[in-house]
Amino acid sequence: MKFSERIKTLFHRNQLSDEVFEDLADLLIEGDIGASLAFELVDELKASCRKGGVATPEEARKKLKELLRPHIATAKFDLASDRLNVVLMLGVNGVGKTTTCAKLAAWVQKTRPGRPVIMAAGDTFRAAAIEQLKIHGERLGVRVVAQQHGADPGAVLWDAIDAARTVNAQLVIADTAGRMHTRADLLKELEKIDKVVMQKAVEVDYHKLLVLDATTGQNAMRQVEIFHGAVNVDGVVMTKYDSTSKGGMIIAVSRQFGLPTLFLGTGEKYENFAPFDIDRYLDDFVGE
Ligand SMILES: Nc1nc2c(ncn2[C@@H]2O[C@H](COP(=O)(O)OP(=O)(O)OP(=O)(O)O)[C@@H](O)[C@H]2O)c(=O)[nH]1
Ligand SMILES: [Mg+2]
Repeated sequence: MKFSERIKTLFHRNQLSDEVFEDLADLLIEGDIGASLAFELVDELKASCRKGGVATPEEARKKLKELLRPHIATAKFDLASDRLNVVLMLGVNGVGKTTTCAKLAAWVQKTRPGRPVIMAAGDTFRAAAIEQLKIHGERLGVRVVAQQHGADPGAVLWDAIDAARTVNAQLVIADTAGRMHTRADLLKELEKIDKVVMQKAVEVDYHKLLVLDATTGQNAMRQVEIFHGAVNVDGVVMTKYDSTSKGGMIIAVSRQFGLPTLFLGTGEKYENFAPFDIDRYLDDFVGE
């Protein structure tokens, strides 16, 4: 059953009894918003109901939406139009980084046609990663700057930025490795890539996106801690949002790290990708 359906069912079960509130707290925790916020919200909702004004299940759901809203950081993903933009796609292995690079390229081609987009094959660790990005590049008509397997990702990015300048591209999207021999290696490499872009940052608008798999649950919080701690990301892309019945992690990430979710991935196709819309999200989570 969809998460919002479960919330609806819960509110309709009984006349907003204590038991309903307790079950609501459990359900919100199960939905990944985090335990402390779940209890806080349920207390607030209960108080509103006691005060009057919130009597019906519909009113309670509406109130819950209102209570959730301030806990969700939002930001518009904006590309500078007067300079080159660089997007670094970060995240652990398998979350959907490479797919998201291609989806973002397709989205920019569609919403900001004109100056070219370039992709950089910054995952030089996994043998098949470069080929995977090249296939996307061919499908999309996007040039992929790559070096050989095992090359220094910083050097790939350096090349890609130079190539982008030559053709007056609007954007370089850099794929990165999600796995290295050790986590320390991974972080060291990311910090190095970060430095390379920073060196060129005088004329570059730099965006760091952390890709999270919406089905991972609380483990994703740990991923944010590690990546955000290492390179200070700007926001999150939540992938596989199609295959989860809950999406409370968006709220948990926002609350704990102040990070906005910028895009949602909702399938494997290029078009299954859209900027985060808080109203749609709340309708999805709590029900329309
Ligand atoms: N259902 C669904 N599947 C997705 C989504 N995004 C990516 N995938 C799938 O997830 C799998 C992994 O995607 P990749 O893009 O290769 O992930 P990655 O993070 O680059 O993986 P590594 O390079 O191994 O670290 C692929 O089968 C994708 O098709 C999404 O939004 N929804
Ligand atoms: Mg990849």
